[in-house]
Amino acid sequence: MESDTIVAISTAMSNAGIGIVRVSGDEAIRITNSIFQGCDLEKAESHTIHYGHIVVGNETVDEVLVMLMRAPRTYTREDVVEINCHGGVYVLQKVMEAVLSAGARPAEPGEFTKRAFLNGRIDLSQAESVMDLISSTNEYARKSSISQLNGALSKEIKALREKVLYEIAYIESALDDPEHISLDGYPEHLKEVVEPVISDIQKLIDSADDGSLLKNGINTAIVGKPNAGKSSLLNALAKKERAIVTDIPGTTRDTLEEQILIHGIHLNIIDTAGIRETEDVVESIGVKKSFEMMEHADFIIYVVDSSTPLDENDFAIMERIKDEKAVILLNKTDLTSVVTEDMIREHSSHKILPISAKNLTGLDALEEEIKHLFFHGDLRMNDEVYITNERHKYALVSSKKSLELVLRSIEDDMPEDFYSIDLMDAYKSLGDIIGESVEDDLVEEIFSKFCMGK
Ligand SMILES: Nc1nc2c(ncn2[C@@H]2O[C@H](COP(=O)(O)OP(=O)(O)OP(=O)(O)O)[C@@H](O)[C@H]2O)c(=O)[nH]1
Ligand SMILES: [Mg+2]
Repeated sequence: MESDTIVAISTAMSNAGIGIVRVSGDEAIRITNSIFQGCDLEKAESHTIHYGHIVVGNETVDEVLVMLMRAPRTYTREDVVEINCHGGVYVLQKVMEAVLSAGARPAEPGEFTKRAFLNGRIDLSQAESVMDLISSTNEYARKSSISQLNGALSKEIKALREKVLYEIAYIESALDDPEHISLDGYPEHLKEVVEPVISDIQKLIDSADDGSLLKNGINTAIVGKPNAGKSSLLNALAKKERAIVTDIPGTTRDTLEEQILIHGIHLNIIDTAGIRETEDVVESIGVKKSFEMMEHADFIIYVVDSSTPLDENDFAIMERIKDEKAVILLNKTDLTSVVTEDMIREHSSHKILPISAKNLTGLDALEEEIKHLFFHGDLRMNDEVYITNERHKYALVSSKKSLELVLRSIEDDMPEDFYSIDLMDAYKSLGDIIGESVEDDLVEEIFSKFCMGK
């Protein structure tokens, strides 16, 4: 396939030791050669590195190393030249301008990866994982995206599609040639094929919740009565004095956010105003906000001051969180306690952990509980495929719906050609994930989300 030659600065737009200007396309080598002094790049072998200078007219723009890679063993499967420059933003822009004036055009965001997809080196789900990998901020997000890049998800989707396609082909052939291929007893067989496919798809859909938490972090709200030690807990987890802590109840008026990392999992922690009936206008707005934060949280940490008797406010909070993912921390266990675990257990079935935010005890158990609640105690990530992309989840949900229609048609004794329509829909939806049946505009949409130079 013929393609015009594109260029972009592929490294960060800030001053650094080195920076890379990447060129890809049929003319990549000729164009670079026309502004390069050092050797004749057009005669050079593939996958070699050359020292020289970028020169425009009489002026030397930069001293560079040029990496030359001929198609097809390249990122885009086209000829690719990477010019390793000194990493100043201005220098990089000058080198890029030189390449542009020699005949390339600026790349669109994501265009290099788009070419890798269009040229068949990677499929769509792999292409998407490139951006996820770049933007991953923790170990699990990184592992999940590199495994998707390596084709783990594609492999699973392809296997499911193959099963569906086989049945479509079988039905079509049988309808074409009823004398030789019989459909007697076929509906029962089809049911046995479709049911496990649906359950595999459901597993992938379920993994999307974990996937989204891996990618975006767990939105965690710390709630409790005034003075319970919520801000002290935030500080203990963040390992810094993030929030103001005083012995005056009602210290925290507004919500405060902090990102922390626990065993490679991001928590977006929100400290809230202590919850109580109050006449104070500012404080009551804070209390209202605390309840709003609970609405949006994936996880609620309810802090109880064990040195102060439980009251109506505690019961209200426990009622509010009873169906949420939550944990109860019995704080200030370093003091004489008036609240016991049993007293709380009468009102709540959530896990209760004794801690001291002041002495930093009990926090390990909290971390364990988070892992347990969100990742079933276990984040293996080695062979598991996580769905981290809304588009993939949507496609899985539609394919599942189509397959459920197949089961319904079987129940209702519908004619066989009914099955193939829904099987085909399921096949197409699964294909959307790996880009086998996507419309061009969908491709445009996906790649426009990419950053420059990738
Ligand atoms: N002894 C002891 N004191 C604690 C502990 N945790 C917090 N405190 C104290 O309790 C008081 C209140 O702590 P904060 O962290 O400000 O409580 P809060 O829940 O954020 O309070 P509001 O913002 O008013 O809702 C402070 O004097 C803390 O030093 C603990 O584990 N043990
Ligand atoms: Mg506070």
